[in-house]
Amino acid sequence: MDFHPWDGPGHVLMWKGYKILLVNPPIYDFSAYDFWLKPYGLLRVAGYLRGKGELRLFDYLDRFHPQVPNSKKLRSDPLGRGQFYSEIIPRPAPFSQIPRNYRRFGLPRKYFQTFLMQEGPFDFALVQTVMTYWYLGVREVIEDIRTFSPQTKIVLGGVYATLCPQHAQGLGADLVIDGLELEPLWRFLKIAPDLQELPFWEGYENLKVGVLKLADGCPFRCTYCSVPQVYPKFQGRSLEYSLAELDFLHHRGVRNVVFYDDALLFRSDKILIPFLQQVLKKERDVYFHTPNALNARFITKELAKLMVQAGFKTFYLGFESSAYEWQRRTGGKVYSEELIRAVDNLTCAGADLNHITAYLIIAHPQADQQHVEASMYFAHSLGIRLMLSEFSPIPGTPDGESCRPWVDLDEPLWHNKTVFSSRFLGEAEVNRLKGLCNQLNRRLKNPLQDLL
Ligand code: B12
Ligand code: SF4
Repeated sequence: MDFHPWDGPGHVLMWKGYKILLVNPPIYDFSAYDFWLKPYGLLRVAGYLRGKGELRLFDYLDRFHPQVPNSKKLRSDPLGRGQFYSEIIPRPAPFSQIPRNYRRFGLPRKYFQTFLMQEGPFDFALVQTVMTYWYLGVREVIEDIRTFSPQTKIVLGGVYATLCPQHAQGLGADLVIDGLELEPLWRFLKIAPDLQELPFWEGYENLKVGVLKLADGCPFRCTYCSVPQVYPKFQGRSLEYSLAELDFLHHRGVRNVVFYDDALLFRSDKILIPFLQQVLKKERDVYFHTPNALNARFITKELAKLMVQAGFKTFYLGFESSAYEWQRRTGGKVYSEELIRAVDNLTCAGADLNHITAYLIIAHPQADQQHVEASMYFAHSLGIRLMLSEFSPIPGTPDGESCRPWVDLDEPLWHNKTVFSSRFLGEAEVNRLKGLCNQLNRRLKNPLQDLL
């Protein structure tokens, strides 16, 4: 008889010892770079299953996997970022006009097929999905599991599964977890999770980078972002749990820890500050990074000092535009004077200007109001680095929906940032803006070697 967590109290657990495969698929895209990418959602879910079955991780994007081809030729930087192994592949039909190479990033397909033949069969496969326009990698994984381990039940979860659930259903998985609610997963697996367990980081043989998330959601409502629709409210996670996660990562040898929070600095008196105060009580040679953009508004003198003391090394600030009207209309998350103040507070606290970067959105549908070039010069005048983020139209967001005249939002390949910017601005203009960005970055004092 199977154990069923909903059979009521007093039920005797009959452990079946399921074999559960965890997969982080390859990426199909024009460009991809290991900017501290980890399948954190999958690892958390897998952690809850620790000790309840046999867990095996296959991460196509693990740059430290012993089988990565030509690994010595792939550049890495000292902070844990670097190039993925990749192969040029034919462009999908909708991209035939884009004059760029399309690639498959990650371990070669045959390695997974061999892995399945040698290590399978598995009872379940949990598959991470991230960008909506990366679903071709998810489809490849499903095809291979169906061929080499046909009895495996496949579950998809994560960003693509949540933002495009109907499309994801069409890939042929047995279950699509759409959103944050994991009850359907536990019912499907017939396993009672242990929600106190830490993410399954031991799935990696050689781990260099770890992820933390102190809270879910964001209090802002930016018109180009899906976070408000996916996480209806902002909610902190447990401080004890986050500290235990950090210790676990540190014991596994991780020295670079990144935050995947959408609003790391919001209600910092309740969440980030108590966390950092605890961090400071214990010696841990760890650098913290914020690739998912900080809100400059909340970087006070005191917070900047605490962050630098606690080991924050790189600071990515979500600025997007210096045009007041554009800032206001898209949600008013940050204004130009707040960026000036944040940069000042960070540098006074001892942060290195070369490690402060402003993200600026390009190819946004209201680009005419955004004054991209002026925004670039403005951020550059503060002595910080610039990074352009090409707009990705996301269905269900106001700005994404406004793009229906240009792209077919029901086909997630069209959400690709390279494709949208090329279509909306034209290749020449995108290249001109990228050229200007590189030129401005090179003018900084001691510019960093840019791997991107
Ligand atoms: C971290 C992050 C990044 C990281 C990389 C992350 C990665 N591993 O690839 C960085 C900073 C590099 C990044 C870059 C970009 N990002 Co980003 N990013 C995120 C962020 C914050 C988290 C993604 C994530 O890992 N989620 C998983 C975990 C952390 O979520 P969780 O809540 O703990 O998970 C719960 C459930 O979702 C579920 N779950 C999650 N995973 C799984 C897996 C399984 C199997 C199951 C069962 C359940 C499950 O379980 C949990 C239950 O509590 C999201 C926003 C968000 N909050 O989701 C945007 C987001 C994914 N990014 C987005 C965008 C636009 C971008 C950029 C295009 C921005 C730009 N223009 O440059 C780039 C793209 C880079 C590229 N190469 O193309 C968009 C998505 C766009 C799209 N079309 O898909 C998002 C949704 C933000 C937004 N604007 O709405 N990003
Ligand atoms: S502040 Fe960031 S996470 Fe929050 S809604 Fe705006 S873009 Fe999304």
